[in-house]
Amino acid sequence: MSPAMIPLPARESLPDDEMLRRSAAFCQMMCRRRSVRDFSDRPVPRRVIEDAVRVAASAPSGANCQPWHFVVVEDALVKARIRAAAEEVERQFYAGRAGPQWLAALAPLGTGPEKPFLTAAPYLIAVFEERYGIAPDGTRITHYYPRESVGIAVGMLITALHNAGLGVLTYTPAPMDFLADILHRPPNERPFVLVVTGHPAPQATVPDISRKRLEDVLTFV
Ligand code: IYR
Repeated sequence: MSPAMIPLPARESLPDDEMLRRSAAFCQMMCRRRSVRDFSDRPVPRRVIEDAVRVAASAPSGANCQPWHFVVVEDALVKARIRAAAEEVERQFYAGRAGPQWLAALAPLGTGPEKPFLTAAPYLIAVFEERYGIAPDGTRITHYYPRESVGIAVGMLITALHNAGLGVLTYTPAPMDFLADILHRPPNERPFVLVVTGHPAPQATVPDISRKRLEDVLTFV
């Protein structure tokens, strides 16, 4: 039997000139995105975060498994615990775990073991990858391409947050299993990234680094 099919949801079919205008405007908006590490304590409506997670959770996923879970941390005490655990990991990272080559690659970013953004930002969105699912009867459900699927969802999350005017940092302390412990996540979930978001501080600065040219990253055949 063939599966149930429905019409493609309604969408705009744009003439080329309008499509070009829209794609250029979106490109301009997105290309101004920078990783933000200085956040303001200005509150952000929870609804903005919920909508951004809705966008992320609409991402395509292998066999539509939707192998993700998002934990939005607003609680100051939980943020403080995450910061303490992260800074412990980072002290070891910068004191040697990273190795000289990795540290040299990070030098242009000016990062270090202190992570004040983890308590300053109004939201920490911990993204978890479900490595497998759990059926109601407790048996394991195989997930296909969970890592790729969650990566796509995180890209869409960043896009939605940036589009709302927020600053975003994708933060990945190594290792970050402490996130699963602090947030009480089940064993089928692996921490994937911590997405830090809120309004950028008015005096926020970013490293003076550049993007590759389009010709260096794009080939048409
Ligand atoms: N997690 C560390 C180091 C770090 C690693 C990568 I890869 C970066 O792109 C940036 C930083 C830190 O956040 O300081």
